[in-house]
Amino acid sequence: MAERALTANTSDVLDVLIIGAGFNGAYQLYRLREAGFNVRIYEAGDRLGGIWYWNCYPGARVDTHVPNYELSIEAVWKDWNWSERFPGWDELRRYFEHVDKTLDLSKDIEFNTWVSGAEFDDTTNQWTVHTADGRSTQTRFLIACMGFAAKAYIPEFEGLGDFEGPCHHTAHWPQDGLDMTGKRVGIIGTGASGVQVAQEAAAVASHVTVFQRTPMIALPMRQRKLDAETQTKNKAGYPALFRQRAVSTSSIHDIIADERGAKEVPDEVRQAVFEVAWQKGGFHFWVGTFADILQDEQSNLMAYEFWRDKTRARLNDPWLKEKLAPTKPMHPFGCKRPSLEQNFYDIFNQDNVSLVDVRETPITRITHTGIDTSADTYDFDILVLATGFDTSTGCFTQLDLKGSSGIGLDQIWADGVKTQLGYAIPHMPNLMMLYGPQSPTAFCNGPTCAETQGDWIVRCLTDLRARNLSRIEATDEAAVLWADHLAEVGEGTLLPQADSWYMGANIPGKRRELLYYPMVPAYLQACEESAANDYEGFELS
Ligand code: N01
Repeated sequence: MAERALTANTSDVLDVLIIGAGFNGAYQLYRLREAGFNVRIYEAGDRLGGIWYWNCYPGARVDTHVPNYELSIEAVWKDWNWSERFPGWDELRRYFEHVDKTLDLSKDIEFNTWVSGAEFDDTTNQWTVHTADGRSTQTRFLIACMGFAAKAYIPEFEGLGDFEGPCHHTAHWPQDGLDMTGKRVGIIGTGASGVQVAQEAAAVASHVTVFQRTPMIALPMRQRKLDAETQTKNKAGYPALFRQRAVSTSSIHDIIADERGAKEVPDEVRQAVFEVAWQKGGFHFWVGTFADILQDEQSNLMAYEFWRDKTRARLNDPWLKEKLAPTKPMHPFGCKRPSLEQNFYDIFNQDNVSLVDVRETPITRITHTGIDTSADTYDFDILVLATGFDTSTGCFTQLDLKGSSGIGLDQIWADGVKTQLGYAIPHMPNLMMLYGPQSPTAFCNGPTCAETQGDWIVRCLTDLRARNLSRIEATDEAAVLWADHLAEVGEGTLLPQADSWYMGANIPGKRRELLYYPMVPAYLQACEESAANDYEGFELS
């Protein structure tokens, strides 16, 4: 990376300081700089990429097919081609290098810079932002682009520090890699991260033991190679494709559900729709079959049973069939985020892969050589903690943020998360969030959301500047209404029935509430209405 002057401890005040250089941060920097703002990014990693910088564990790859998973800026897409339909973390890093080079972003980014906290000054309407290296920076607006997974969750297993071999959370994987060849590997967790590591480990390790608490309802990825010639030919259609993804319920241009309910159509029609989505792979079977799958118990069960039977047919052992694809679902299908798999179920037919059900035989402690459960002792060379994240709110509560009059998030969110449209928190003026809590986030493709939400923020800051206003703050009333509305929307779905990170239910002691807005078009309409109505729900001054 080129040497750059630091902004720290100068009398210069930034217009905007962005935290994080993933899709959201990169897009904000590009757009705001273009609009004439004096803007910088502070990024904890040593390069662009956000989630793709930290999650470099074997097998980490995106679950949204390209070209949906990229920026719609023509200068960027016109000479970029992918090698796979679902690219891996290393190709995504190369993509970010291309974005950086094309948009000349790095000159305004300070890498290896961890933002530890910030406080708002009511007299100047500015934030003072602190970094772990002891510097502080003044900025008029602070935009949090930290993604939803900046805080890893590691359960408090007894003896965790005792294990003598390499033991890593998937999001803290060594940047120079870790060879699993010929090793005995223990993996705790079967979310998307656990599924991906298990597939890679099974190909090279002497033995892999997967510790499962809840079976993952993983869907076939249907990965395939892509060639540059076909992509180049298809590029004439990209502008239309990007317009379509921005308005689509799935935020993916070609995943569109039948408006009828699954239970309303004849059996053979339903099976045919399910089968087509199944063969397409990716998220088609999750959000591209019938509109009521995440709303209606009967329709949901029909999708589950289709998945269950397809999955069980791939497993040899009757015990494994019931453990990995139970007769009765443990939660409604799709209400915990499905993972995409390539051979996840097939690996359990191999002699070098075994499954432990930790509901049946709980982990009692981590030892210096492995894991003890209530029934057995397991020795490993490598331990993988694929145990997830304190999503969204965790990214904020881990910072020391002091808003108006010094108030902290522990007070503002004491009775639940409060935001206006997921963009701003009451009593935290001039702090804006992208891909945060109470916006679509988990239900929206990252780059799509970076642009739709991101354009709203750029418009808002541009409007404030044009009107010579220096402060924007979510009102308490609007934030209560938004939280109530989100809860009501959630009640109309099956989402609250699963112990998922969507509900904050994966973290012991975290308040159970739906953290993400599950209907992208309705969300964008609410944002548009607020902006058109002089930023209703915000106080401007
Ligand atoms: O995390 P998770 P993740 N004892 O929370 C288990 C994105 N992502 O990192 O289900 C034993 O889904 C826990 O069990 P349970 C994607 O959006 C995307 O895998 O709570 N087990 C679960 O199995 C994804 O949804 C990709 O019962 C314990 C696992 O740990 C999100 O990130 C790749 C436990 C955690 O699964 C998070 O995925 C990776 C305990 N005490 C991630 N505590 C792509 O493909 C937790 N678990 C793009």
